[in-house]
Amino acid sequence: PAAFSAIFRSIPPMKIDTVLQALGLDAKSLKKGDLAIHTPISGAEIARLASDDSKAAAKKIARAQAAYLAWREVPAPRRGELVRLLGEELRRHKADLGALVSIEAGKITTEGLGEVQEMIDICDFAVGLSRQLYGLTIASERPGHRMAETWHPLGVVGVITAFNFPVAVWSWNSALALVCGNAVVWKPSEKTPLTSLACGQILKKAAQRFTRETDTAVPDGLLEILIGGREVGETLVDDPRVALVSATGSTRMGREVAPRVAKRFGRSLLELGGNNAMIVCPTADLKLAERAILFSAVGTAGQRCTTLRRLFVHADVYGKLMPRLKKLYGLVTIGDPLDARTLVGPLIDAASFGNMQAALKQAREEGGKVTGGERVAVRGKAGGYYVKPALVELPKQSAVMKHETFAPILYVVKYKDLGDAIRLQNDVPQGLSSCIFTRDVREAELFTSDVGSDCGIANVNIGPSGAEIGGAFGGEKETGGGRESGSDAWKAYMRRATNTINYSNHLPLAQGVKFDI
Ligand code: UN1
Repeated sequence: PAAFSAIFRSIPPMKIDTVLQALGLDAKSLKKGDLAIHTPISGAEIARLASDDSKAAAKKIARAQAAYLAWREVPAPRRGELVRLLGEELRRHKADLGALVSIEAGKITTEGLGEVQEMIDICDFAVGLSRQLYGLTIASERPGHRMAETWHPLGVVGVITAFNFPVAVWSWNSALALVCGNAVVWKPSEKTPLTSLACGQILKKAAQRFTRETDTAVPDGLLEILIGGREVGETLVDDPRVALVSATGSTRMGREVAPRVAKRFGRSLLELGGNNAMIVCPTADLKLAERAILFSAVGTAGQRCTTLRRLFVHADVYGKLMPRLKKLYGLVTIGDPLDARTLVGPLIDAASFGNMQAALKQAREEGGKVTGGERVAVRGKAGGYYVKPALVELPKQSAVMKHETFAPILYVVKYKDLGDAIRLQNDVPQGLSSCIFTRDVREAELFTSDVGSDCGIANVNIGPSGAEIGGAFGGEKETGGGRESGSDAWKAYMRRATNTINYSNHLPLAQGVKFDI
């Protein structure tokens, strides 16, 4: 129909089926089931899947547990070889997987591809890591003794991911978990399960090649995918065989997951809400700041956990920055994420749009001056929720600013004293990402010091989003405290043993204790 001509300009007819097929999925078999998958691009249903019930989920967890017992016997550098091949398959399927991310999550093409690049990067990182799962050696106080730390696989790692990074967050967890000798049970968002099935197929290809080339079997069940909502999520969280639950999503979800996992003395790694801020100082390079604000506040339609949500601008540069920012906001192209000219794609669904409008209403009630925020009609995509990114100027940091609304709303507050700005930036329940724009080394150092930003990520002259995989990723307070991805985040996926080895002919006791008959 004519209404769809616009979408067909960029997604040719059958594009979805072709993409699925290229990723090893049979579109025809994805048409039956209770779980309907919609593309946020037009709101149209694109697939139906059958949800797992808790019995099916428990079976998958059992399979993963058996896979772990076999996989931990494979030497870590060889486990790294599987992840190396996963990286190769991801390179091969980058365009198709990126397109599927765009179709299922609504990301613009370059961000869909960027997400797959993030997967490739973490695979490379994990391959190197597979030869570097180092423990310390420690001086013993006793003669003829040696102390050492050894790191061992943990077991089954449960991975819960959100719609907004439907594949990268899985890969941060899985690339590390696999080289560390674990099996993975993945519960993707019920809004984006197709991309997870595609990842399952890609890993399968890597596993087949691994077996062919190394003569080492990859145990069945090394990756299990749970399709469904709350019920399967709860099964995963409560199962004592799941040694670690790594959950990415809302603080509300984390508040439910953490105590349940703790109740059975499991481990959890939480990457929850962010409420990220930027401080723009008088000496800031405003051109850089504008570019950073635009990408981090407007990019991904404001649906990153690292999205810039609060902007504190020094009074000396406020009058200069704000008109420029408004002009840039006016130039942002909104529409079909598969069109190369688009910068802002759709929100994930109607509920998300509703939350955005509610936040803007509250902001107005709290004295905010709102520019933008309204729904934008995109031809041929009446069921898609496209919005103009909103700028909200507020006289002070008010209640609405303390919540994470997963939409492109940027709250702006003027400041005079850097100490006050840092206090305001820290005065929210979340603590994921933050940044300062300044050319004053004292301000930059203060911001990154013990008394500066209280977030897991504190940047200088870089926006709060779009982190590289090499650093540890995560945040404090209601963000949950977990660290994923680079640095030594791998340690969360292993258990540590302390070994004291006595190579003497005596048995001296520590702390000088005497116990002789
Ligand atoms: C997320 O939104 O859950 O730093 C993750 C970033 C990305 C990851 C975001 N590398 O924005």
